[in-house]
Amino acid sequence: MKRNNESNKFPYDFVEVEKRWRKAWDAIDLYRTGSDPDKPYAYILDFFPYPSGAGLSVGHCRNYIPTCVSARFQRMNGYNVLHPMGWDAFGLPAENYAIKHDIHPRESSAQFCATYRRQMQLIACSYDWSREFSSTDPAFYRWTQWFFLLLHRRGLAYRAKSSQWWCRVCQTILANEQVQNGRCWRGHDGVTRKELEQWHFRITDYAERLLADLDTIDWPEAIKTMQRNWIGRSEGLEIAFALTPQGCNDAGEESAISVFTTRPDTLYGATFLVLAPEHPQAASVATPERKEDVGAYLVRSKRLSERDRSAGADDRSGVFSGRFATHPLTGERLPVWIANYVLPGYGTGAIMAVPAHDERDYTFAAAHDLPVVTVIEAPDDEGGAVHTGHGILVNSGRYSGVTSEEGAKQIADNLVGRGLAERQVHYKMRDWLISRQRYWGAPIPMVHCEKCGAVPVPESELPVLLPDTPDFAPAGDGRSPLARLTDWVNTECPGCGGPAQRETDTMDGFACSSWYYLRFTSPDYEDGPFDPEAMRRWMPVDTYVGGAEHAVMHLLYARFWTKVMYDAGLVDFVEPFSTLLNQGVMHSAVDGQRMSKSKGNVVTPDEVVAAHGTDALRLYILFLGPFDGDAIWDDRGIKGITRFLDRYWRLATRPVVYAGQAVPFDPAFEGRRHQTIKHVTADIGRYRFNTAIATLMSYLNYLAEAQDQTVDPAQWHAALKTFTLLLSPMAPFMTEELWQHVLSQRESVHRQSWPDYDDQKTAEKQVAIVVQVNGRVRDRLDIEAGADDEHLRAVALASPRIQRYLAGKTPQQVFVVPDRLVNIVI
Ligand code: ANZ
Ligand code: ZN
Repeated sequence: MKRNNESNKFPYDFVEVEKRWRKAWDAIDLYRTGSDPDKPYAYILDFFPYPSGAGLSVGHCRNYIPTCVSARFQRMNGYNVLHPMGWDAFGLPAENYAIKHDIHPRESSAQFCATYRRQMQLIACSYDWSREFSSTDPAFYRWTQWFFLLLHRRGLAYRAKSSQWWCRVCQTILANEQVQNGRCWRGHDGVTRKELEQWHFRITDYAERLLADLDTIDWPEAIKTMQRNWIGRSEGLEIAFALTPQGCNDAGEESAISVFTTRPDTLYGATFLVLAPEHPQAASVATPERKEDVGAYLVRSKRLSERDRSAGADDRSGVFSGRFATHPLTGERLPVWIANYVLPGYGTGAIMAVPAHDERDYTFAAAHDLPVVTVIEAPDDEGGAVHTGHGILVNSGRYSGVTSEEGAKQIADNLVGRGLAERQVHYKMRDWLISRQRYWGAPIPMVHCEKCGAVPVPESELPVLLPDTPDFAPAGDGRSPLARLTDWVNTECPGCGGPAQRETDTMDGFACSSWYYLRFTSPDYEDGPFDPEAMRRWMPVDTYVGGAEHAVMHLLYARFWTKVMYDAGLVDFVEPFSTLLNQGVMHSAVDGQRMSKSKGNVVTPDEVVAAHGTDALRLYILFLGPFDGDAIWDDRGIKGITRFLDRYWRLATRPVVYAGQAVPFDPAFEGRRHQTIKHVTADIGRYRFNTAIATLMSYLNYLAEAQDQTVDPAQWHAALKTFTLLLSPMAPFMTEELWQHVLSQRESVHRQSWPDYDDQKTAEKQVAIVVQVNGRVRDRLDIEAGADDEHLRAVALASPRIQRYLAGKTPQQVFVVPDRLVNIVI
């Protein structure tokens, strides 16, 4: 075949082409969930989005475009694919927007969802929209309420009064997971404590299983570690320290203080005890002479913001109670203190302080001139720092000379044997507080009766509809706005028929997202939350994709609900999401910051599609860097992608001039085709879209050169078809246009089988490429010989080992020596 020098005879008009195919695909319902019983099933799911008024940015596209490519790829690989979308639409963004703009949250949330849907359709996400639902649909939250009752029936939902996090901006109570460093999860500062009667889910009953089953799922190690730390399992000892009696009026007082320690080996180094100010014995333990000072300290602690306390800003303050406790092994008298650095919610709320081997104890001892006794010898001289590690015991009576690990066992055996201590496992995790004093949520389906207490609403009366009222703004009195709707509140007790009041709090939105993935399997099912048969077909979710920020909220809650469902015989699996992937964060090239509306650096898919088309946007997002690495959006970069699409279009549409004589079959040309299929298949399968595109770019170069030589027309046609199929999940429009109108195929390219390759024919020579970071060898990769620079760079940057060295940083420079070496400079 000979090159024809005529210029672009068929210009590509993406506006017209995209419009035409959108319509055609709608007409054939292209993305309908497969239901062929002879095919395997794949469930590919995005995190349940929480639509906000700002709409989608190109940052969000880093979630939705890769999963779409994966879904298209799996369909072509012969799977029935479930790839649905819906809305986590209860909650504050819609409600706050509604208050500000004086509309109803029902309207604001419908608006937000419509914008998200329009944008997702714009970027050609291949969702089966027939399964769309919103968590605010009564047909959905009916079952959220049903799950509440299930948890209640199983003793896993209870009401308790406790001091809880309160966000003054959100005007609601928040769960522990939703507060970090004094900020609520919506980013508001100044979260404080409030005493309120609240509904909780007993997630702590599942702590052990939530921990153990992490080993069975394919999730990023970082997320597993965050969950492990959040659950915070500690094996230790609860040791009773007898209080020395004070005078003769000791009757009725607790005569011992129980402390929790994970380091019984340090017992001989304990020089004082410390109680949290909230400890029930904190006030009573004080001697008459110290009562006043202790009382003043307790009042002061209450006022102190929780943030300062947990951040360690108040680690030196404390007060002596005047009392002493007896060391269980030495009989020594240890002073009992009360101090803020001991937290109320953990262990027993009291500790034995070992200043020689614990940093915070040391800081406190130094501030109050308390004795420091070294009981572990550091393996090598660490020069003065507090030695918190292990070593050989000293100053420890008959335990001196053994290792601290061994000493811990012996001391524990001794104390447990004499009834002075008990082995205990403590968890940092707390029960999940689910009451919210806000309007825009699913009402908690309970009724309060003076005679019967808290009574569940009968299942037949679900859903408890959220009453429609214009009066939905919080009044600032800490009560739910629903409490003002007395007609709705006053009801009949389902137990005794007497007068009763409805629960007026609504459920945390995370209740909805704890089970929505099951609803997608059978969104119209009415006899239960989901059709058991559909559940068995699709669940667990094969690939679950979303941002890493949900590590300890949604992802922990959903695991918990799944285990409850398993225990109730509703599902036959214990983990909802087999494989979890986190996409990287999108930064802006303008200010280097994370793209977000509040920073004013957002680029929308709408503007990019208007300027360059959907295919270009999709390819650019995929090509920006490794899927799970952070990336920088730079408008200028998209040029390279549009040039690639242009060249592909020209190559495929260029009229062919035949040389006139028969051309022999070229095995090398065929080999390159197989090799390309092999690489792109492996890369898309592993979410390495950037290297898949790099492979196609180098194949395009190869084809452009080959066009100058003589190629068998049948081989040429096969190569173009292969190229088009491989690119089709990523650039659905141009490939469809070429497939049907240039390559003259009848059926949609998106209904084709993924091309096969024959390993024998790839005839690849592999070379070992050394990858360096700042000149040091960090990885070796086997790559096909002759790969171009672009490809080598992409493959090197995508290597998990190299990514660890990069730690999210963007390389300054990347040097490539073909077939030999890539050096990355950071
Ligand atoms: C003595 C000791 C000696 C401790 C030593 C540590 C090191 P993890 O591992 O996180 O579970 N602790 C116990 N309850 C506490 C509370 N309510 N507030 C603050 N600190 C508390 O931590 C367990 C350790 O944290 C316990 O072991 C206790 O200090 C402290 F060289 O006891 B240790
Ligand atoms: Zn009653």
